[in-house]
Parts: sequence; structure tokens; C-alpha cells
Amino acid sequence: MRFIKLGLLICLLLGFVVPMAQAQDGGEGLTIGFSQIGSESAWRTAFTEAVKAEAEARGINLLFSDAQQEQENQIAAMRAWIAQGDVDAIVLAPVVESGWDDVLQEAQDAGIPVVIVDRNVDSDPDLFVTRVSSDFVHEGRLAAAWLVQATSGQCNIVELQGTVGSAAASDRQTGFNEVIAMFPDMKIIRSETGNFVRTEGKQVMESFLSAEDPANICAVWAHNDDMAIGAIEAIKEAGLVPGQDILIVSVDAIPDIFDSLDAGEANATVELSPFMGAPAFDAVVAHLNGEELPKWIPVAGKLYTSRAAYDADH
Ligand code: GZL
Repeated sequence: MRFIKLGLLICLLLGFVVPMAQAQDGGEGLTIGFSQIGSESAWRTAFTEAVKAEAEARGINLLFSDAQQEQENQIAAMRAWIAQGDVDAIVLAPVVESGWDDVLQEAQDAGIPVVIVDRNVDSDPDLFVTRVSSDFVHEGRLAAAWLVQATSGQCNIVELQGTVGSAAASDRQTGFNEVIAMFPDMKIIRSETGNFVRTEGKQVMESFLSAEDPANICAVWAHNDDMAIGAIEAIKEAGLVPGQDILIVSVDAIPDIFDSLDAGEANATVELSPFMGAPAFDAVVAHLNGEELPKWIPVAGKLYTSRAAYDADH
């Protein structure tokens, strides 16, 4: 025993440092908790499936939690993973921006790195490794710029907002409003949340059509395609022609919106890639291997007016 201690002492004196456990390139063998918001939209479901498939392909042991749109469920899942003691990292898709400081601090205190995906948190950036997401403000700008050119800068717009308090909703609104503010005859005349949900988008659109003379509504700006498709149903049931009587612009580029675009019932959608699992897992591996990472890893998306144009890019 004495010789072992002496050997260790010599190693330490000679500067041999036992290397930290290095994560394999793709993350094989890691246990990662993925806290997902829910399944409120077709895009969210596609995002979940893409992350699970990526984890499977990499040999990552993915612990998955569907929070059913409740922040408290996300926090509970994270706390369970922290307590479990063998979770190497957490990937968090936060439902809203605020209320994450404590659990992020607890994860950091437990030595568990957190990567944010998709929506943002308003916590101190030192509390998470990085954020993988699209640029929501840019998405709003693209949608508004398209509508300005489609209407020559004259349009009364009704807005279907996403989840109140979410970065996706507030930032898309910011970007859209920045652009239309340059055009005095581009006006938002009604705005209400449909929570990114198709049925709620339809219900809110029905209320807009009751409250306004439909002839006074030039366009729908929906923060996601699911609510846009709900609005299309409401417009048709009101005897109007979506895509012509009332223009439709939204975000996500889900398969169903391309059916509407090609039927002439919608006009434009801004792509939001669901494939954020790979950059998120790469960030976990890089961090575990001691690499410095930027605080934001952007995922790009373009505006499309047809499936053919989208397919030409993918
Ligand atoms: C935005 C994302 C939004 C999608 C919706 O990145 O958080 O949430 O646009 C989803 O479809 O509900």
C-alpha cells in the first residue's frame, strides 16, 4: 500500500494528470435529459421526433419528459434528473422565458451542464452552456416584409400570437412590428393568443371575423402554421376565400402548410428547422470535452411560398 501511495505521489509530482472522462465524439453512452414543452403543434412533434432519432443514432441514453405546456413539470423533471446522480447533461426547451434561475443554478451546482434549445430563458447566460435556436425576430421581419410587398404597404392585419410569455411569440411580434412600423398603412387591428394551437387559432379567427367587417381584414399574421391552418378553416366557414380575400402568412413550414400554399389557401411561411438535436448534442459533447462555446448557436430558415421552392432547398 505504501508503494502505491508513493507511486501516486511521484505521478502527481511529475505532473501526470488523470484526464477527465472524455465524451465520445457523438455523445455515445451519455445520459441526457430532454425537457420538452409538449405536443401543441405539428412542428413541436416533429422537433421531438427529430431529437429522439438523433439520440438513437448517436447511442445517447435520452431521458424524455413531455411537460404538457406546464413550466412546473419541466422544472420537476429537471430536478428529478439532478437527483438521479447519473445524468451527464440536460437539454431544455423552455415553455416561457422567466422562472428558470433556481433550477438552472441547481443543475450547475450539481455539475450538470444545460443546453437551451428553441425558445429562450431570461436567466444569466452563465447558468447554461449555450442556446440552439432560430432567430425569432428575423422570422417576424421576414413575414412582415413579405406582407408589405404583397399588399404594397396597405393592409389591416389580424395577429394570432403564440404562447404569452414565450420568446417565440414576443420576438416574432417584435420583428414583425419593426418592419410594419415603416409603413403607416400597415396596421394590426386585432391581436390575440391562440397558444400555437390549431383549434385555438380557429376560435380566435372566428372571433375576429365576428368583431370586424371581414372585408376590413386584409391578412392574418400567425406566429405558427398550426394557428394559420385553424384560421383558414374559420375563413372558409365564413364563406370567404383564404389566400385571396384574406392573405395568410405564418412560421414553421410544416407539411400541412404546404398543402394550403399549393391550394392557394395560404401565401407564405417562414421555415423553422426541427433538426436542433444534432447541434444540441454536439454542444454537450464539446462542453464535456472542455471546449468553449458561443452563447448562441443559430439555426437558419427562409420564407417559402410553395412546396416546390422548399423542396428545391432540401
Ligand atoms: C418556435 C417554437 C414554436 C413553434 C410552434 O421556435 O417554440 O412553438 O413556432 C411551437 O409551432 O408551438
